[in-house]
Amino acid sequence: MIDMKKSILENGFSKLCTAKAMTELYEANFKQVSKYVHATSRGHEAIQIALGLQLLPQDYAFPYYRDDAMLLSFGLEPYDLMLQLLAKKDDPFSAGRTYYSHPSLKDDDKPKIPHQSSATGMQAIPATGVAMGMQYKELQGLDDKALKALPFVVCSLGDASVTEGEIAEAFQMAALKQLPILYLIQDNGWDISANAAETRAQNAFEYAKGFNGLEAISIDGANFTESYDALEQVIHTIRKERRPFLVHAKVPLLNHHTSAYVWNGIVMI
Ligand SMILES: Cc1ncc(C[n+]2csc(CCOP(=O)(O)OP(=O)(O)O)c2C)c(N)n1
Ligand SMILES: [Mg+2]
Repeated sequence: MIDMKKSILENGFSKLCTAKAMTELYEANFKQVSKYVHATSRGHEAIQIALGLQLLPQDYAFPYYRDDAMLLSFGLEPYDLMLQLLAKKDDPFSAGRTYYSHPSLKDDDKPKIPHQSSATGMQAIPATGVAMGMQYKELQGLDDKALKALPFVVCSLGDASVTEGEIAEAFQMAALKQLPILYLIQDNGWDISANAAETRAQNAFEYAKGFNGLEAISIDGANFTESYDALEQVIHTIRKERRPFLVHAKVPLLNHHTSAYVWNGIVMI
């Protein structure tokens, strides 16, 4: 995309380099860093940042454990994230009580992040519920009329979590009720150490076709400009037309699944 604003490209690239550098720092200091367990966004940075840069404070975000680059793009600093990584009491999310990249936040200037479970995929139903709440407020005339753009919800998921029953329930209701939600599926082809062929009959883009009213697209999530442009279009449509979308982003996993899968410096998948 030639005419994408230079400032967006510079900002995106800077966040991408920061996320990569954080991963490298964590892995180089593995024993000191991994107090509980950590996952990193390596390979997923472009799609996460392309999305995060386009959210507004009135939006709700449900990131998952691999979304540390997305958190950077919301305006969180590496220092903030490292406080959680090292289980420090000044961690802005949970005072060190939950492990890395399990955020919860109600800062005025950032998207709102409700606390969520460590059981993977469990954010889908609460996220869909928030979108239903948004719709209810609008129908009742209780929404904030001063806002320049209507809010929406982002529910971020890994490809394997989409095989869970919870996700089917969430998609069903979003499609049926036409809720303002974006399901972002980061498809790295892995479910810890089981691959896509071993765990599913179709990818999330194909699966979405079974839910009438849930529009889906499939993109290269490692390509920042393609991701940013596609998401810009999708987000614009959700804010205006108040209906659900699924964005299936293909990405490589360039680091371990989580630090729990590293033994004596060897990645176990
Ligand atoms: C309900 C539940 N089942 C299993 C697990 C163990 N688990 C943690 S992450 C994961 C794989 C998820 O893969 P995916 O959703 O594709 O995300 P990725 O890590 O590949 O980005 C599994 C099975 C869990 N945390 N919760
Ligand atoms: Mg995966």
